[in-house]
Amino acid sequence: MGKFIVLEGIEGVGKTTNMDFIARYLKRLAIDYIRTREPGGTPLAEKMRDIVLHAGDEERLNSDAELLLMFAARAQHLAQVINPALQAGKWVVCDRFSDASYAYQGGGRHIESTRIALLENWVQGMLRPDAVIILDLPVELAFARTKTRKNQDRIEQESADFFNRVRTVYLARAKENPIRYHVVNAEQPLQAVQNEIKTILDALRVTRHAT
Ligand code: Z5A
Repeated sequence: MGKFIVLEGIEGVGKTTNMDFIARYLKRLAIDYIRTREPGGTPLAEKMRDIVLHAGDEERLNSDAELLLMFAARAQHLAQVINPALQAGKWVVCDRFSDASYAYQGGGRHIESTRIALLENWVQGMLRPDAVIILDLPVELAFARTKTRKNQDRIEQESADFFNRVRTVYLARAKENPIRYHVVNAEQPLQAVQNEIKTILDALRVTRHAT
């Protein structure tokens, strides 16, 4: 089995920037990997992403429907992309996964975590990421990094309170499982952030697949 690495955090913390770094680093180590994202990662899952992020004003997307779409897209992504890659021994580097559902739909939208756990067990079975790297930044600083962006999607338009709840859930989940979760202070200069990520990846190369 390959290793499954997930990058998480509120918007603007530097996930895309550091996905690029991870890809370059794995390439340099000659590790066979794929890079993917959620919601999305397959043509059908990308259509579900479009519904979730760009559902129009004519009808409010219900929070349960939002959560179920996240897991519908995840089921498709797992079947088509993630599981086959891991089984072929490839590393999978994914921009967000089910921790985002706990953080955004659980923390942000107040859906009970027991419901999310039910879907997680159903859709993923025993599969959990080998490493969840949470890039952590206070909400105001994350907002400052993305303030020049136009055309914000449905979720990006949420309030600072919403993103503070999201951040709190990420940090709580990391505290509950310090072996698989790594909180990286994304306020540091990029070089320091990437040194920490490199250490996490190096440690993963010598550990067995998580159960
Ligand atoms: N979502 C959900 O609700 N439930 C789920 O289950 C899943 C997802 C899976 C997908 O968005 C949305 O779906 C997301 C959660 C929801 N909504 N929100 N919000 P996404 O993941 O595709 O996009 P995003 O979260 O909006 O990410 P982003 O805006 O693309 O941000 P980012 O990738 O984390 O940041 P970046 O673009 O790499 O960096 C932002 C800027 O900061 C950029 O100018 C960088 O050059 C700069 N930067 C980065 N690092 C540093 C450091 N260290 N110092 C200074 N400046 C830096």
